[in-house]
Amino acid sequence: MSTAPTIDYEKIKGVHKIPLEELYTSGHRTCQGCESATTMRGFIKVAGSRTVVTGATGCMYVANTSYLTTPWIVPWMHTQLGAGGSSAVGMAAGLRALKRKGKIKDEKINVINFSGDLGAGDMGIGGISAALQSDYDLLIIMYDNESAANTDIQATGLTTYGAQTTFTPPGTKHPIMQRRWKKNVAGMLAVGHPTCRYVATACATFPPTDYLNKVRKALSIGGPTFIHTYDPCPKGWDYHPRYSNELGEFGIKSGLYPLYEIVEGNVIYTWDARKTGKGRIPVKDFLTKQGRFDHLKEEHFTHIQKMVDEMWDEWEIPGVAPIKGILKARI
Ligand SMILES: Cc1ncc(C[n+]2csc(CCOP(=O)(O)OP(=O)(O)O)c2C)c(N)n1
Ligand code: SF4
Repeated sequence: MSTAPTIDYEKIKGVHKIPLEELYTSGHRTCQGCESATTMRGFIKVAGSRTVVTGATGCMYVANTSYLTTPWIVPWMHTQLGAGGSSAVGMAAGLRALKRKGKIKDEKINVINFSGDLGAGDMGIGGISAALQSDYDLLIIMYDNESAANTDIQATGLTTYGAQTTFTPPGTKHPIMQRRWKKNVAGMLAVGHPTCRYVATACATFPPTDYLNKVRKALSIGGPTFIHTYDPCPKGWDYHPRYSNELGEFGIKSGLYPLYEIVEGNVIYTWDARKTGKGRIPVKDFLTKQGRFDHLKEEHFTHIQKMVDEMWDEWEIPGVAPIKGILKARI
């Protein structure tokens, strides 16, 4: 099990308590309104400066490392597309060895990898599985903009059903080319790695501070941990950049993107429409705000709504695993 001392991070209670210090700052070239950039900025703000970061190839690498510029104030390493898990293990192992040999002070240093939905959820899932089976203190954040955004919006295993991408253009014979249901990476990893003590889903800005506190919780629980974030992408989803935060909120409120954390085997919903008076908003209200769904017809909205209703009514973790009851995994 983990040998590093645990840091008891203080919970952030309210937006005015968010740390002011910026460790992901100017010098990047992400699109205006890029929610993935907000995800980066948020995790490093709350993790603090005693953190090393590894990032897999994707928008968050390419747009963040134009020649001789970088927004990262902390040590940061680029790793291959799909190598997020193994790079995090390598960093954590290196730090452990340096501490054991007395070459650096024995203090907690956070190791965080970020990889996109293609890099983490498709190509790199094997390495992330291996990392979650390790005994190192590391956190993997899969930032999910629902496409291979960096290479011009190709569909991935996490693209929402029905979306237009450069791999899934609608045509007259097949109005819907993206016919796979979104891959349930967080649930798959939680169910498959019972000794992993913390797995969560999050959205950078909704509900306020929820994502930031999940990062803090993962780091203070320690061991290998995993967070999946839903990141609206103005370029790939085709909407005005000013609506990124609102779209994230609509995605959660429609029930398409369930928010939960699994702490030592217990599922906790962190935004549950079943507990609000209004319930879930119609999925159509979320989809019609994005150009990538412009080709959908009423029957398609009806189908997607039916799938989402089923996922909340029939499955224990929405859209994750058809299991009723609480997961009982324990370390
Ligand atoms: C092995 C390999 N195949 C293909 C590429 C080309 N490539 C660079 S970034 C990228 C897309 C990455 O998508 P994702 O992980 O979802 O991150 P995003 O670009 O959306 O931020 C691709 C296909 C590569 N760098 N390496
Ligand atoms: S394409 Fe999307 S993910 Fe990439 S920098 Fe632009 S908004 Fe961000």
